Amino acid sequence: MSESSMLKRFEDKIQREIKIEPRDWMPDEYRKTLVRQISQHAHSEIVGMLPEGNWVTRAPSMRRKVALIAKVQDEAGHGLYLYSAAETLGTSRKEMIDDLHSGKAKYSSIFNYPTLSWADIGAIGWLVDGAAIINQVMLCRTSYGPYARAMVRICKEESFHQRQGYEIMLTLARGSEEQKAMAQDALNRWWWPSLMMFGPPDHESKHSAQSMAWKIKRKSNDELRQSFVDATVPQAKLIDLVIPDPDLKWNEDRGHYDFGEIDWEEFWNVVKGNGPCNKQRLEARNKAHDEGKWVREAAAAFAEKQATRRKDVQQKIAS
Ligand code: FAQ
Repeated sequence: MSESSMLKRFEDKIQREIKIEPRDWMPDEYRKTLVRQISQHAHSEIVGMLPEGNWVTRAPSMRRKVALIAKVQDEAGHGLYLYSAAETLGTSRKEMIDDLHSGKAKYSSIFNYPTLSWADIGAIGWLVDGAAIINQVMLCRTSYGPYARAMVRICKEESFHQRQGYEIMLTLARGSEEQKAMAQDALNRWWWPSLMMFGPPDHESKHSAQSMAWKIKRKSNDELRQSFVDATVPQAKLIDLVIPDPDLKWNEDRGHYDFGEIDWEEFWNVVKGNGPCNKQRLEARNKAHDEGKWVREAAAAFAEKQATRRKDVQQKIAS
């Protein structure tokens, strides 16, 4: 079959909402875009364990500690599903991880901010997981089968994460004056970086048009950001916390909240590696990888031993 007929068949599948599967023909650029996005997403889940992991030993009660450990462990699982989905496109996990560790690959800007108080754990669950869900519900319908299927389970777990975060904020907001102030301070620091998670504004988003044509993305960065603001403002009101944006107001004509200008200079600065914790995050990931070398070697040796045994048994059966 000629390349143009294969392209036609691929485009037809996209139009008819038939998922593209690993063995299907796909344009090189489609494959490249998916490897880029899925691996960045996987790296974000893995690096995203670090700011919260920082509070596991300092959680204020056993219940909070158990929930936080479970959440951080879920993020590791999400990373693994996503690396597996990306591997189906022909890129090895080693290559992807090497790119993360060398600083070549991107991961979400949000994880380069520090977790200074316990309320930050509430703010991450409420805002960061809340933003992740809005972006990821759309990805459950993405055109590449393995990515779409991984996202279904991830979204279920993220909604538990969002609720545990909101419940921490609710408890603090109803607590002592100091606790409420701590919750407000966390909201002040995490609000704007959470809006940045959705990526640059549509007119600066270089991948959006093509990704939407291929139905990898179903909604634009700005559309998703607006949905997040609309969903989150009433939640803040309910627990009597103030969103740190003097320009935030309901727009009756649009049926949405208007909000203030995002500091895009800060965003690009963080994306380029100059955020408050970029260096620390990469050092932590590299250290964990180096210290885990003996585990990978032991697992590989064990797998090899098992394979040799299986082969011996098969040979005995055959003879
Ligand atoms: N940070 O043309 P666009 C989570 C880059 S998971 C850093 O608009 P695209 C769970 C972008 O890669 C959070 N870089 O790009 C959790 C591109 O650079 P490149 C992660 C960013 O792909 C919670 C350039 O800017 N979620 O939170 C960011 O069409 C709690 C131009 O941008 C996902 O990855 C950013 N925020 O749209 C875990 C979801 N935004 O590659 C632990 C899947 C943009 O050309 C604790 N990804 N860039 O060098 C997506 O939906 C998309 O990739 C977007 C960006 C929407 C992030």
